[in-house]
Amino acid sequence: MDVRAAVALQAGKPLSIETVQLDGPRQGEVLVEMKATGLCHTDAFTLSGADPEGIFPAILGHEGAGVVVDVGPGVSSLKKGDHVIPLYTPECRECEYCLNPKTNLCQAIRETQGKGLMPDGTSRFSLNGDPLFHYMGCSTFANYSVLPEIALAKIREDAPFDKVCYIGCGVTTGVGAVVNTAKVEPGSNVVVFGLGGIGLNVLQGARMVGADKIIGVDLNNDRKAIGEKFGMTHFVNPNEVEGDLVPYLVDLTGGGADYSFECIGNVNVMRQALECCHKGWGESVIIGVAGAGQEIATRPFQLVTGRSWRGTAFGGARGRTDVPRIVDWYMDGKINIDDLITHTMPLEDINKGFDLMHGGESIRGVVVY
Ligand code: NAD
Ligand code: AHE
Ligand code: ZN
Repeated sequence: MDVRAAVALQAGKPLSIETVQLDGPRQGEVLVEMKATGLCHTDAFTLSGADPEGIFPAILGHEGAGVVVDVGPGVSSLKKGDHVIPLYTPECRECEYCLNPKTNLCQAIRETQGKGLMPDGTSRFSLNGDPLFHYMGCSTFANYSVLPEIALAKIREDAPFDKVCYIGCGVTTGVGAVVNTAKVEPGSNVVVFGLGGIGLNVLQGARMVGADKIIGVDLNNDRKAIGEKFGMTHFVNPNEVEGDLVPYLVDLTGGGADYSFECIGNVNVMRQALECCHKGWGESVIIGVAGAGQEIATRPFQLVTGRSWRGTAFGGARGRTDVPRIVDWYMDGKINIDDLITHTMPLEDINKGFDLMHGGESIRGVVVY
């Protein structure tokens, strides 16, 4: 079938709106009509050429929501008409990783997914006869996409697509980093670096679990008001701090953060996030994705003296199990998504959506098909 897609033809170039061809679902696969997709910084990161796994030409996008329109042979958990959220971290419930409660990183299809292919090693998308690569197993920047059954969470039918698409990455990543990865206890002091589409969700996760001081750090002063709405108790702009940021934050937290979260993808900030943690027990969680060749550094003494460094993907969530529950949290008013979706646009304006992200004007832009 012909579908409309924003195609990443080359790194560093704007997306190109094209009519592309999509083959139907094969064994274990599902055809989804995408109703909405968020624009995550990771899409911009891959488009920039900084992603070591980035391959072109590809259809990017990994924060979608839509409806099942067809299923391939062997699909048993989904049927035509089901509402779904694509999962870049699938949940097969059978692999060594799914069976280990310490991780959410299902590896059942990771190898082919990283090569931009479906699990059988081929692509369903093509443009004028030439194959196009899938992205993160989702390719939500197309109004139809084919995904493996294990990479779709079935959600309730009264949830609005143009809001809950954000649960496909940003909301789950931010809230999940607090709840699943760090397991922040009530009364904790938390520092969040980067108050964008992810960091603001870390803030609301910290408020939800009853953190005490919730400090937000961002270079953009416009993030103060929205941060406060999402639970931030103190705002710090590093450019307005006299002297070094780390001792300033250690002082503000009364000895160091119990938990810090890096939501930018800047390796220098990752070091600050670790080093502002409390001696003896502070934990720093890396969420931000850093480009090819970037490395983190600190004095090992920081770890010897009890700080720990860890990372999280998709907020430690097991998508088919946890995503429907997070949709319920939204529908029950336990989390706020509406105020973070600052811009909606048709697919034709997707490049403007990325301009708004880069200019610090949007929190989340959402394409509505
Ligand atoms: P975003 O662009 O919406 O937000 C980034 C924020 O960081 C902005 O508010 C910006 O002003 C701020 N910032 C930039 N440089 C800063 C600095 N030096 N100090 C303080 N603040 C600074 O991006 P996003 O969509 O929130 O994504 C954030 C990061 O998280 C990206 O690296 C993205 O790739 C990554 N990410 C990771 C996962 C995961 O599963 N680990 C999931 C989603 C996104
Ligand atoms: N491909 C990059 C890394 C990109 C990355 O870390 N992706 C996160 C999700 S970001 C969502 O916005 C992730 O899930 N990582 C785990 C995984 O298996 O990809 C690189 O550096 O090669
Ligand atoms: Zn994302």
